[in-house]
Amino acid sequence: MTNLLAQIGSRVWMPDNMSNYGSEVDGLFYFIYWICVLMFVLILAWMTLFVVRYRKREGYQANKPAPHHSTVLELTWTIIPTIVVMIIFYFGFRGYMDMATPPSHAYEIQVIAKKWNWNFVYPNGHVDNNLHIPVNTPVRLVLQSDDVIHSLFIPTFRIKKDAVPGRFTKTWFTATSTGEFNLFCAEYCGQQHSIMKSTVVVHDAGEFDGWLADAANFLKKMPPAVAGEKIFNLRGCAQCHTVDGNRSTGPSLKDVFGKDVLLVGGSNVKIDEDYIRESILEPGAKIVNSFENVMPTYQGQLRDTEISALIMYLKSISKHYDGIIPTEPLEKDEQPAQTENQ
Ligand code: HEC
Ligand SMILES: [Cu+2]
Repeated sequence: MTNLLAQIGSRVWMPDNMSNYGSEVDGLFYFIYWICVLMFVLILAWMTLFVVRYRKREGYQANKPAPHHSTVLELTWTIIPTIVVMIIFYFGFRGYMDMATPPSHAYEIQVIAKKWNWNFVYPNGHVDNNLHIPVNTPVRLVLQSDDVIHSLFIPTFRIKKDAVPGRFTKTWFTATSTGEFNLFCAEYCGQQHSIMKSTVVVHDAGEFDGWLADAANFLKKMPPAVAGEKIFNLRGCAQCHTVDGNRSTGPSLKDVFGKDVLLVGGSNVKIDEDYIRESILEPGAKIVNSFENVMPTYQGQLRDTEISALIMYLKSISKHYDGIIPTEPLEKDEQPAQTENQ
């Protein structure tokens, strides 16, 4: 019954469901929804009827005293709503408990929310700004926030969970279909809240491990400047810095390496490796003139090789740098590369 109502409604209100929660969440939502529709129509119809029927008419004398109590009526409008509310409570509580207790074998991904970017940290240490998951596998998300309250919202999976600074919040789900879906921040978190979105990529079960191994290995495969560009996009730098010369939340990083920059307070500093490293790890140490101190620190989140790759990338897009840009990957495979040498 609730399923049928859900099907009728879902054409209008919600995207197709792609997770284990769909039928329950939608069923309850549409149950409440149709009750509201029904009540709305009934109340308006009754009201209209009464307004017309009992309007003030010439020469009409109302009964005195008017009836003011009906036990039957009062019991009816107490008992029926109580039953309805208990049904809502039962299904709501059951769904809530389901969502709060992940199966023990769930695949765990750490989620770090920061203005205005999502970082998903996989068990092997890889960090991505899209959420990649295997299909038909329970996935558990452990959320934290680096700054303000954000909220992870995946409409097609019917899940929404706040990321709160200073504590961990958890949620879990099973994606039931492969494909790419939207992920939003559903908590107003400042100036660029509306661009704090990303994509959920649901892989075939067999394909996921391969994707993860490849994704984690890019520093070993790509020339440093290319890897740096990838990190720049993956880790949210691009959310605040353009590379086309236009100012955004932060200064454009095109043609800055090797240049002098004016800081708040009036001093000048040359943009070199150390300055960039410091900008990434301690963004508050030197503030660029006419900008706010809003860049989050990447202390403990970017490895040295990743910072080197970022520096290499910034060199590669600067006309003030005319040194060599290496083409060999920064990291080497630990195992002797037998197959590749033959
Ligand atoms: C939330 C927005 C935001 C994010 C995300 C961000 N930055 Fe920044 N960044 C700024 C702002 C604003 C400034 C200027 C104020 C300051 O110096 O802290 C800045 C300054 C810089 C500077 C100094 C630029 C100059 O012209 O002197 C560098 C280099 C830099 N960021 C690199 C990065 C890198 C690399 C990343 C990603 C790992 C990143 N930023 C992520 C906002 C951001
Ligand atoms: Cu947010």
